[in-house]
Formats: sequence, structure tokens, C-alpha cells
Amino acid sequence: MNCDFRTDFPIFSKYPEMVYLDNAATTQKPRQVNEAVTRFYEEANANPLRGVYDLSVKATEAYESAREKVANLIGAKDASEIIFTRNTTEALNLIAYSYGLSHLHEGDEIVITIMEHHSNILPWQMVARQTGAKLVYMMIDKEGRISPEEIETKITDRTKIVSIGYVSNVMGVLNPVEAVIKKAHSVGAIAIVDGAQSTPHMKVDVTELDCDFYALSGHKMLAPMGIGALYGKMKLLLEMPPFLTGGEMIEYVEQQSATFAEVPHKFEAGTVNAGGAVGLGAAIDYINSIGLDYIEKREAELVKYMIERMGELPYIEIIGGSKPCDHHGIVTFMVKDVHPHDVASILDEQHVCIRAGHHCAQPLLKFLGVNATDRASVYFYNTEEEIDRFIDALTKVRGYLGYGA
Ligand code: 7TS
Repeated sequence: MNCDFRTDFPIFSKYPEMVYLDNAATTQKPRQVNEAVTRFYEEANANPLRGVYDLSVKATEAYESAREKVANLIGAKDASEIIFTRNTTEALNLIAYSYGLSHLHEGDEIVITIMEHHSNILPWQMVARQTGAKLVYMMIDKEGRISPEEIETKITDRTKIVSIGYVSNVMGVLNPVEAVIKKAHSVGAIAIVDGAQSTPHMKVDVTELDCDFYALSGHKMLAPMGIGALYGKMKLLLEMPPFLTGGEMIEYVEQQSATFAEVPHKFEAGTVNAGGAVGLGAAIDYINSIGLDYIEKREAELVKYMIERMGELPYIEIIGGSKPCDHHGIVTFMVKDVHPHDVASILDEQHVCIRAGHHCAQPLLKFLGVNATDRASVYFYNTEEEIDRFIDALTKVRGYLGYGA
């Protein structure tokens, strides 16, 4: 297996002893992305979309070219349907504040699943509180699956919004988003996909999916923190009011009123994160140079190996599906008798980075009957050797705390 691209990631040379298995939280950044950001600030820095002078035009071109790259990556037909946001959280809040508050009324229903990240729960709680709409949950089985009956019975004529994560950040399960989108449309509801955990790892085509909105975070796919994107169907974006107001999102401003800029700029108030967008564009170029087919296949191999090796340790319980293909890059687990935070601390002493806690999915953890878990998550740059180091570290946990094997 050729792992040459690991040398593209300066952090791995800086900490050669580190095993980084918290990729679902954020990924490491390749030199190519860091250099693209630096190049933008050294060679094209000016406030984009404002100046008529050459440097500002350069900055605008760099920013808009990144928008094209996001559109191409996720199969949006028109780059104007891509709005830059800070992250998935801001993208979902944009839909909630703009579409949700202006379209929902008392008696309407918003349908999500019990395994959503808090950023796909709290915006809908807010909309429900302010409009009198009801928040309804599709439940899952122990393996994290949503049954066809659950989709059929929870999405009804009262449903106006359905919002679902493509891949769960805790279970790693790939959700049946196509069926959910179809059902949502059949009752006249809009369908939103939280793509935070899918976009970095698999081919996504929003046109084929026919979702109305799709949210992603750059930092989970090699890009800098502070840049994300929202795809929305143009006909919805045109009718939606702005989320934030102020500079750069207007056409004309009078003393008491204003008209707004065209989509997407209507939704990008204030000075934009052009450097971040350029970094996201470079991250997309990098991902394309490796290929999402390869990335998906490689991560499946790594997860299969990780689950096999974890199977050698009888005191480990993996949460969710029993098959490796149920865990898209993410393996959440418990070590018998040991608090997940202790596990993560003991692993940290051995330079292995994993996440412990509720993973911003408290309703899911309550449903699973646990307060916290451990989670190891891979990206294409991880290796079998690192997984061996992770397993070696895990074998020491119970001994450190005085438990037998
Ligand atoms: N949706 C899902 C499915 C996520 O996994 C996350 C972040 C978000 C939304 C929010 O993304 P953000 O970029 O706006 O923060 N998930 C995690 C995680 O699992 N550990 O840290 C962040």
C-alpha cells in the first residue's frame, strides 16, 4: 500500500509518534492546502467582491473559483447554489432561521432522527419553539438502522421539513437518505442532508439525491477551520429571506429599507472568509487527486482491520452495526468497567488520539443507555500500523486500572 501522501501532512512529521484517530472531529491538513491559503494572502489578498482594482478582482476570482469546486464536488449544477458558511452548524442554522421561521406554522412538523448531531437538533428546537411546530424523531434499532416503517409513519402530511445526517458521527451508519428524501417530497416537505460526515469520505451527488439542501464542513475534509458550505436549490434560495444582514449582501439601502444582492451573496453578509474558501478549494483538488473511490475503499479496509483487531479483545463492546460496512470510517466503543474518558487519557499517554464523550449527540446516547463512549475514526491517510498501535494501547487500559484482561 502506497502511503506516500502522508509526507504531505507536516503534522505527522512533527509528531512521528502520534496516532491520530479523531478524524470525525477534524482532519489534518496537507501542505498543499496550507500553501494555497498562504499564497492567497501573499499574492491575492484584498477584500473580495468590493474593489474594482486588479488585486480585489484576483481575490474575487479565487473566492468564486472555490465555489465552483464545491459545486463540482457535490454535483450541484449551478455554483450560485453554493453558499459559503463557517461550517455545517452555520449552514443548518441558516436554513432554520431563514426557511424554517418563514415557512412553518403551528401544527406543522419537523422530522429528524434520534442520531443527529446537536447542530441538526438545536436549530429545529428553536424553529419549533418560535413557530409552534413540533419536532418529531425517527427512531433506530440497536444497529443504528432506520426502518422503512419509521420513514413511512413519521413523515406525514403535517411534515414540512425533514433533516437527516447522511452518516452518523457516532454509529458510523450510512442512512437511507434517498428513501427519506423521496418520502419527504411525496408529502410536500423539503429534505435537508447533513453531509458533515459523508462529504469527506464518499462521492455525493446532490442533483441525483434530489435533496433541497446539503451542508458540509471544510475542516473535516482537509480544509482550514472556519469554512463550510450550504447547497440549496435555487428556487428555494430565491424565495428565502437573508439569514444575516449588513455589508456586501445588499443591492440598495435606504434609510428605512433595503433590497438584497443576488443569491448566493444575499446569504454571505460581511467580509467573507476568502482564504478559507481558497483552502477548501485546494482541499477538494487534493481529494480529487487521490480519488473518492480510493478514499472510500481504503477507509473500508482500515475499519475492517480495526474491527477485526478489536474483536481480539473480549472486554471491548462496539456500538452499532455488527459488520464493518456499518461503520463508515467511525468505530464507537466501550471498554468494560472503564470510563471512556479514562480510556482516552490512557491512550493519550501512548500518543493515540481518540474522542471520548457524548460526541454532541446526547439524545442518541440516552437512547443507547450510555453517558459517554469512546470513538476512533479514520481517514485515508491512516495505516494498519497505526491501528496496531491503537490496539496495543487499548490492551494496556484495563491493566493500568488494576482490572484483569
Ligand atoms: N453534523 C455532523 C454529523 C457532525 O459530525 C458534526 C461535527 C456537525 C454536524 C457539526 O460540524 P461543525 O463543523 O459545524 O462543528 N461532528 C463532530 C464530531 O463528531 N466531533 O467533533 C465534531
